[in-house]
Amino acid sequence: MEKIIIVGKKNVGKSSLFNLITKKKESTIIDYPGYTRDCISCITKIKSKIFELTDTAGIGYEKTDLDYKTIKNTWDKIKLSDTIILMIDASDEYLSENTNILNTIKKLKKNIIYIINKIELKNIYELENIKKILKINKTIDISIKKQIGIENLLESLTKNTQTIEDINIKYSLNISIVGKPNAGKSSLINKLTKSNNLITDSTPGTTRDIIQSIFKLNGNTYKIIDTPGIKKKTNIKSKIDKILIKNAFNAIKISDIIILVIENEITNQDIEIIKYIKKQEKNLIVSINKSDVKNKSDLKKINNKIKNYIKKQNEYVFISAKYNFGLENLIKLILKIKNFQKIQINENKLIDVTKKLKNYKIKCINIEKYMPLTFKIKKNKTFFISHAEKKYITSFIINELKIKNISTKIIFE
Ligand SMILES: Nc1nc2c(ncn2[C@@H]2O[C@H](COP(=O)(O)OP(=O)(O)OP(=O)(O)O)[C@@H](O)[C@H]2O)c(=O)[nH]1
Ligand SMILES: [Mg+2]
Repeated sequence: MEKIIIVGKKNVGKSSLFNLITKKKESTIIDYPGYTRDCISCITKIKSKIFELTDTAGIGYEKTDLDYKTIKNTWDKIKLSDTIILMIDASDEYLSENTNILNTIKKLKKNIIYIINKIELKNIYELENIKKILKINKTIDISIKKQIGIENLLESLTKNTQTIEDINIKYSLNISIVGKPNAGKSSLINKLTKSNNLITDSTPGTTRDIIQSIFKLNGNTYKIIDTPGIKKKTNIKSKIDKILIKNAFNAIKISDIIILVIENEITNQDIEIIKYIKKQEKNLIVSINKSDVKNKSDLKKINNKIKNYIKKQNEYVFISAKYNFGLENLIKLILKIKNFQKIQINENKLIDVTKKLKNYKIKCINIEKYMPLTFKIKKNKTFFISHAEKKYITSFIINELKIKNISTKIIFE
């Protein structure tokens, strides 16, 4: 599959183009130079041909360590691509700053497409002048805002590519990783996927998008989703903060398993997230990260505290993403949930449980669906079951079927 990567200075419109081509609805286009950090890839269809398209962080004005890490990550991905789209902003006052990027990508000997965006802001002569300054003859001139030249661009992208079959990766489960900023979420995914794909840094708020990676385990393919750290409500101030949080909560909604990464102790914020995950009826695994920097008594304290919040149906593990510690236990928990997909609850056992609950005039217990495991209880309509009795029946069924570690829902009809 041909890999196309969009590169350019900050704020030239790379993410807008990416979202336009991939028809992403959940766009995180922000008029804020340097918003995108991790490269975001998406398998997309352009004129019935399949490509992997990647959006990257803007290049230029690197100041901090994190800026340099971001740029290194971008260049690593550029080297792995087949076609490079270099995007230039027609209104850029410092055009010559593109020369460095231009010279470097030329040396890579890849297919390059030069795009000038925001052309509605300039006239033909000014556009010609841009080409002269940058010493490029052939450009595709577009305006994403005014929808000019897009068809022409799509035509050029697909012209020399052969049609390939649709690629439908079948994911066993979607797993998303959530937690406070700086908890070690991206580090954990890098360890699980045995890559350095995601940018990690001690600056809280490093990850800014939902980033999907592939995680293979025992012959199964999982989609693993990194999310921006969820800040405390009182610290959510800017528009960006709000988008970041929305991204994280969206990831929870589309996942089967949520790994909540906590750092030092379980905070009120973590408890709020746990409640939200439970409300969404998702399987929860709590990973207490950075256990390498905690002493035994710290670990004991956390262990005691966490037991108050993590009830029987959920589980937790102590890990160190940095030193690869405890990950096998985390994987065991994932597999336990995965294997449960296959478990067929014995019909006779359900009949047996129904009989044991005869005092509640239950006619039958049916399995509605497996993810999350949902039972429907049919009872005599005239018979009233109180809230406390429902709670008792629920825990009775869970105990009898030995499904304590699985997220379960019971509907009374
Ligand atoms: N000591 C120690 N440090 C860790 C561990 N896991 C991650 N770190 C460090 O913690 C910092 C944050 O890690 P990230 O993986 O970027 O954290 P994140 O949760 O993705 O952060 P945001 O994207 O900002 O929300 C980095 O400096 C990591 O090297 C760990 O197990 N032990
Ligand atoms: Mg991160």
